[in-house]
Amino acid sequence: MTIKIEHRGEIAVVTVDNPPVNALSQVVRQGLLEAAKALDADPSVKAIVLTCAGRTFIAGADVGEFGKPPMPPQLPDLVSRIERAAKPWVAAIHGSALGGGFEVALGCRFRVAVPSASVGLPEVRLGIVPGAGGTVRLPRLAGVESAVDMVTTGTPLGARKAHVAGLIHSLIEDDLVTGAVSFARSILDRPLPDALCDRPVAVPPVGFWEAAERTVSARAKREEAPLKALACVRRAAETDFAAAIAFERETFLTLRGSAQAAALRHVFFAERAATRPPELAGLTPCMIRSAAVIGGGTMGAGIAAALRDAGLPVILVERDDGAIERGLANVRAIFDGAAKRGRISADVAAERMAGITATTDYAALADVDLTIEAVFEDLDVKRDVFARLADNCREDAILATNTSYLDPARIAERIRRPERFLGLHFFSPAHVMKLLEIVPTKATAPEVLATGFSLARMLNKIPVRAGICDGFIGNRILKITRAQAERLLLSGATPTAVDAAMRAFGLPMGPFEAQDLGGLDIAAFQRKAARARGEACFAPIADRLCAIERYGQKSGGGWYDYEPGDRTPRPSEAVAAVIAEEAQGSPRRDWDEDAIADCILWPMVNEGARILADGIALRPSDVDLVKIHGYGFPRWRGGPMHHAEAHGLDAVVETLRGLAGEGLAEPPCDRLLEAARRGGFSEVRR
Ligand code: T1G
Ligand code: NAD
Repeated sequence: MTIKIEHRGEIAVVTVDNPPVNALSQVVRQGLLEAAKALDADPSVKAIVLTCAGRTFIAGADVGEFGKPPMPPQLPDLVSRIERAAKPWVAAIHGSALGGGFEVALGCRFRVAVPSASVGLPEVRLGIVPGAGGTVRLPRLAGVESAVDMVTTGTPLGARKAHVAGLIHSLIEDDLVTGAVSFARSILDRPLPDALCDRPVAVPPVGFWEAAERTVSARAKREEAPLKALACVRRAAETDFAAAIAFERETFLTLRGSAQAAALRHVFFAERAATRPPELAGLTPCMIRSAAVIGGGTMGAGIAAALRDAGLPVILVERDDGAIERGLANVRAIFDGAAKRGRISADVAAERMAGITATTDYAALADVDLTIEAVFEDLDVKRDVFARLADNCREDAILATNTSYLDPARIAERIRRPERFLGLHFFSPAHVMKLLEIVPTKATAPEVLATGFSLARMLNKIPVRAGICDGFIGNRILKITRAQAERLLLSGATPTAVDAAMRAFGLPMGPFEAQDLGGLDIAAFQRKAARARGEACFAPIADRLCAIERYGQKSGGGWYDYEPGDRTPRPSEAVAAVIAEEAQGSPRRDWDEDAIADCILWPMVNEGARILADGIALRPSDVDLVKIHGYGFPRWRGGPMHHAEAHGLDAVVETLRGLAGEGLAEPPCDRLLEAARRGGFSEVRR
């Protein structure tokens, strides 16, 4: 039974029960509409409490229904029916009242909530705008400023803040339904506040909309929905209720069918699928109550901070006392920075730091549940560390490496019980970047792999399982991206043009700016190791730049020149000269932005297809998540594999064949050709 009605004297309690998150499926909408009609007709009922079973209030419209033709009753009609009901409805909120769920609550005359609840209109994160009155009723309740902030960012508000803001009438500290029923009784003898549809919108100060447009547009970059949401709130402030509702609905329906909305829905479900891969179903992860990090450099410090943010006590191990000081300073800088930016308070920063103990003594790790190694990217150094860990850690403790390019199986070759070992590949800065590549070896025990995924949930990371190859999923594709960027330079493009094209495509920065930020020496180090293994690496210009110690911002110049203390990339004559020399004899052509983007993106997709064929990634959506959460690929494009499918795989294949014909890319691989034939990567069975 999706909708249950129970009577507590003159108060009817309507409970929605549609696991997992009480989404407003057609059945739920129909059930609520019938309940509203029945209760209005029931003379014994004086007020209605709307609540939900399970872990949350209604978390929105059923996103799974978006691709299908809309079925009646439409949500706006249901919300209006509740708003116009003869008896007052009280929404009793726990968990997350989001999107359509919060819109239903705004249709109720009153809202009460437990303090741990949250309310919000996150639709812009799905590339749409609220479609059931959220942008019209919210400004009538909270004013245009809060409404603009909530609908253009999609960020939910905690119940306590929502209470202060007047969105929630009362906080229920004890049993929610009991509290809501007594609240409902308490309002029966009071004059009812006007329904939101009958209230005016307070006029904002002069210049408010222009300023809001600048702020939202700067934050949204190429995402369409936030500015559309702003336009809906403005329409609500400048026209009557009915006109504003119609405008919002039209905007919602247009955006729902948009490419950006399809891409953001793809990412929404991919992220949820990633945290619970079917191959781990039924496995119980090991408990992680304490952790250690070996190496307090760039990555070790970030990983230690992420573990502390999740509440775990951390032991930081370094080579010597000097390195310990540097390691602790690196971690302290992270927490102090977060306090300076107001993300955490100074007290929390101090408490986080207090939870880190540093030592050079591996014996201190005798009772640690999980140890993550982040020392130099050198096989012998790492093997030595794991030999000492195997000697000092509990037999059932989990051991992990953060290596970027080395083979985790070779790192763990000599340790006892290799089944407790796996790769946990964080991305820099590790306390910020959401991606965690989880790299099991053949020996890794299933429950140890499952623990990697549960750790990701603890750290609020997006886990993606990756097989073992040079660079796993992300860095393997990055190598192709960089090679393609160099091929563009050798055939007439400039670093500035390539970076501008990729920024125009939606990346936060182009491939050359990104290398200058991270340092050209890291990839050079990796190429040296790969060449020593007999692998070919195409980076003729980067090799020349490293040979003249142009490592990027850290050396005052890389692909670009930099003024001291200034991170602005400036075109470099020295680099142009190197490019000209390397390009001698290569055919040149004119490159517009789209052609540059194609020359980088489609080879990226081709490599993604190879990665799927090699079983290094299990799902095309995993490749998308890696690029979005590890390499800044625009979320609103859905990731490279989704983007290619949306673009049309036949066109991708044709462009790749053209580029290959000019020696500017590898020809399309079999997996891509098969996906084009079958109409999608997911259609191709392994
Ligand atoms: N529709 C369908 N399925 C949903 C869903 C939704 N709205 N929300 C979650 N799920 C599924 C999810 O795929 C997963 O499934 C399971 O529930 C648990 O989710 C008109 C049109 C509520 C905070 O954007 O933010 O309303 O993988 O792993 O971490 O204006 O889910 O188990 O098969 O995320 O506890 C607006 C989206 C919709 C909220 C819970 N609402 N959901 O987080 O669990 S648009 C949203 C969330 C809208 C109206 C418009 C989170 C959550 P499976 P989970 P969680
Ligand atoms: P780093 O040079 O900044 O830090 C390495 C730290 O390890 C140093 O502080 C050093 O003192 C310490 N160390 C070395 N040998 C040690 C030992 N035997 N015992 C204890 N500590 C020891 O390097 P990093 O950039 O943090 O990289 C660390 C690892 O993470 C490497 O494997 C790298 O490939 C990987 N990684 C790096 C990045 C990145 O962007 N920097 C991203 C992902 C993964």
